[in-house]
Amino acid sequence: MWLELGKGEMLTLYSYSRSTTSYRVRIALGLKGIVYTIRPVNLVAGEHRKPDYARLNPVKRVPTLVLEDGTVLTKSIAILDYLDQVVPSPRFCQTTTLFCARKCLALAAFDAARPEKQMDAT
Ligand SMILES: N[C@@H](CCC(=O)N[C@@H](CS)C(=O)NCC(=O)O)C(=O)O
Repeated sequence: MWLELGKGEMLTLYSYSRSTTSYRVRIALGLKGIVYTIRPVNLVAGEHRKPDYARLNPVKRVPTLVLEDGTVLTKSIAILDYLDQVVPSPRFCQTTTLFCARKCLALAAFDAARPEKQMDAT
């Protein structure tokens, strides 16, 4: 069943303006025409390390998408996958079995390769 996003199903996106992964999700939400509330998290000021945000996203990174029922989604590609399921057009993620497996591997490799303190906010 598809959610009627933008029609009463309010989403909240925790995002930093200069974060590449955040704007990946903002672009996706915009292209799909999904209405959402934005909650800025200033990475330069260290807001992502504050207890309130760390409770929401224990890896202390943006973006984080909170669904209306309180479900918390992290990792931009996982969020795009979710958005594709609830609002299929325009579709961003391929759905072949092999592609899905490769996507999981690529995401794991990306996370493993990044130094803990590095910030890709370019
Ligand atoms: N795999 C994650 C990576 C998220 C990520 O690394 N976000 C960066 C900003 S682009 C961040 O929050 N960095 C803060 C830090 O590393 O302290 C995703 O795709 O969402």
